[in-house]
Amino acid sequence: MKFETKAIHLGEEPNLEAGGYGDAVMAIHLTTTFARKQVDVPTQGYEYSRSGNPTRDALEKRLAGLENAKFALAFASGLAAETNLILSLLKPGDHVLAFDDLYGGTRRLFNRVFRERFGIQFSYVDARNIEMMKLSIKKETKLIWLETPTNPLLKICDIQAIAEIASEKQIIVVVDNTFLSPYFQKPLDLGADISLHSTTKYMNGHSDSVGGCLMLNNQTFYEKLKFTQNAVGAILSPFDSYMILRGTKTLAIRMKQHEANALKISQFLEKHSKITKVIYPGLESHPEHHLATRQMSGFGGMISFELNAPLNETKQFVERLKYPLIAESLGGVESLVEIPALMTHASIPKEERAKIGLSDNLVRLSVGIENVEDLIEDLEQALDKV
Ligand code: P1T
Repeated sequence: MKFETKAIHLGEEPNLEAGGYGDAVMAIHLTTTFARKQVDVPTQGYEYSRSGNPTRDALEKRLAGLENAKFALAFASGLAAETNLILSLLKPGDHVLAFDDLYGGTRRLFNRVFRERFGIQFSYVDARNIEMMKLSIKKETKLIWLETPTNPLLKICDIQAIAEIASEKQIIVVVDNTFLSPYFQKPLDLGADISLHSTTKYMNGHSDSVGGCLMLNNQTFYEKLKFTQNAVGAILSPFDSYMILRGTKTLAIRMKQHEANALKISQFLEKHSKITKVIYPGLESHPEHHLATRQMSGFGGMISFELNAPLNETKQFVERLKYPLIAESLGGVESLVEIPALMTHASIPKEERAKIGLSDNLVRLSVGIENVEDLIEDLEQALDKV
C-alpha cells in the first residue's frame, strides 16, 4: 500500500461483522473504562483507556504505517513523547549526545528537568560534523538525539552516517521528524531507531490539537515505552486521536502544497534587496542542499530568514504582515510567523543561541497553503516599508 492510501485507510477499516455498524470513519471512543462479561476476560483486550483505547489504537496503527514502522505510540504532546522516551530508556548518569540546534522546549526539558533534577548528562554538538560526533561519544553515551531539519535554523545532518556510527557502539538514535513529516522523510528507513513527532504540527495540520508520537521497530524498546506510557499516563485523548486520524488523510496533499509555496517564497525572498539571508533546504544556496536531495523526498514548508534591518524594524515587518499569524507553532494550513529569539527559543540563553548562529532578528515562517501569490504580495508590502 502506498503512502496516500495508508494515510486514508490504515487503522480505519470499517467493521462489517455482526455488531459493527460499518462506520466509514473511526468512532471517538470517549469511554474511560470497558465493561466485561467475565471478571478475568477484558472485552477485546480493553480494560481502561489509559492502557488502551480503540481510537488511539487506530491512530497508532496509522502512524506506524506512515513511517514504515512496526509500532507507534501516541502522547499528549510532543514533549510528553520525549519525556516518555527518556524515562523509558535512560537512567541517571547516562549521556545523551544531541544536535546543538533543537526546538527550545526540547533543550529546556533536557537541561532544566533531566540534567538538573535527574542526573542525565547532555552535550550539544553540530551533528553535521560527523568527526565531531564521533569524538563526542563517551562510554556513558546511550542516545543520540537529532532533529533534521533543525528548528529554527534548518540545519540538516546525515541520519544514515550517524546511525552507522551509533550502531557499532549500540547507541540508540532518535530523530525528531516534526519538520518534514513522514511524507518527506522516513528516519527508520535510514537506520534511526526511533522517529518522533510533535503531531501538533504537520501530522494534524490544522492548529487545533496538541499531541506527539513515537514510531519504532524494536519490540523490546516498544514494550518499555508502552509500559512507561501506561505507568506515567501522558496519553493522547480519544478526541485528539480522532483529530490526527482526520489530519493525516490530507497529509500528502498538504505537504506538497506547503513545499510548492515555500519554494516560491524562498526564491522571492532570496532575490529581495532587503533580505540578507534565506534558509530553505530547497534552495541551492542551502549548505546541505545535496544531502537534503538524497535524504528527503521533499524540502518541507519551513523558511528562516534575516532582514537587513535591526531588531525593532524586523519586529515591525512581522507585525505588518496581513496573512501569517504572529504565533508559535508551525505546520498548520495557515501561515505562521515568529521571531525565535523572542518566542520559541527564548528559553535558550542568548550566548547559547549565538554559538549556534541563531541571531536575535531571525524570522521563522511556517508557510501555509494559502494562495502563494497572496502570500508573496503580503511579504512584498511589508518589506517595502522596511
Ligand atoms: O509542542 P509539542 O507538541 O509538545 O512539541 C514539542 C516540539 C518537539 N519537536 C519540535 C521539532 C517542535 O517544533 C516542537 C514544538 N515546537 C513549537 C511549538 C514551535 O513553535 O517551534
